[in-house]
Formats: sequence, structure tokens, C-alpha cells
Amino acid sequence: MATNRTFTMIKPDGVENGHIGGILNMITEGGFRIVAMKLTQLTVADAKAFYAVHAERPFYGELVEFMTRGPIVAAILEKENAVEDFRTLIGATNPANAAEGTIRKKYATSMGENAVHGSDSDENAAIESAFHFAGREMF
Ligand code: IDP
Repeated sequence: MATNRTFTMIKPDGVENGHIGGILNMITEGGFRIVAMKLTQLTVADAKAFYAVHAERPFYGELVEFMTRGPIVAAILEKENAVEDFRTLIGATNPANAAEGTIRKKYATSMGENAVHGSDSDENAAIESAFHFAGREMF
């Protein structure tokens, strides 16, 4: 059974370009409740660990550099079927392929700088949430 929480980050490009408010608005309008949230910055070690699954991919170095270059907004979101519904709301990895009405269609600028992260499974949502938040920060 799908759990009701997922993890998201507004990536450094989204923060730099002034889209925190716009993205949070799409998230809440999409029916998600914010149950944890903070402005934070990933260290190189954090980003390498977070994206370890991509360690052998050619874009890994670029991805780590991008994800550490400025602050991010980390958040946990609650909604029935949260992981799958949030992946739908954010849209395809490449904004050129993202559907109308998705966050990446509106705010992403490239395949790498695509404004927002969304967990791809319930298991990863739990791991990624615990990576960023202590129990007392989740509501
Ligand atoms: P996802 O974020 O849509 O789940 P993944 O394939 O898990 O996509 O890739 C993680 C992140 O790595 C992407 O969101 C994007 O920022 C970056 N990325 C993926 N593919 C490329 C690429 O071909 N070039 C540059 N960056 C990429």
C-alpha cells in the first residue's frame, strides 16, 4: 500500500530564480500538506550520498556541483498516494518533455537544472526524509 508522504527539494536554481513561493503554491494547490520544511544547503558529501545511485553517470559531477552551489528548500509532503501524485505534479526530468501544468514545465530551465526533486518510491521518501529532518521537525 502506498504511504501518504513524500520528500521534495526546491533545487538551487528554483531558489536563485525566486520561485520558492510559486513552487510552494503549486504544491499546496495540488492538495499536498507541508509537514516539514527548511532552507538548507547540501555539502558535497551530502549531495554525493543523496545521488549515489547516479555515481557512474556522466552528469554526476555536474549534478553534485549544481546541487551544492546554493540553498535548497527541503520539505516533506503529505497526501494520499503522495509519491506517485507528486511525481505527476513535478513532471518529466527534462522540462522539454514535461506536461503542461507541471512544476518543471513552468520553472525548470534544463534537464539538470529542473527546479524540484521528488522521491521515486516510498522507501526512498522515508530515507530522504530522515536524511534531512529529525523526528521533532516533522508534524
Ligand atoms: P528525477 O529527478 O526526475 O527522478 P533522475 O533520473 O533520478 O531524475 O535524475 C536525478 C537528477 O539528476 C535530475 O533531476 C537532474 O537534476 C539530474 N540529471 C538527470 N539526468 C541528467 C542529464 O542527462 N544531464 C544533467 N543532469 C541530469
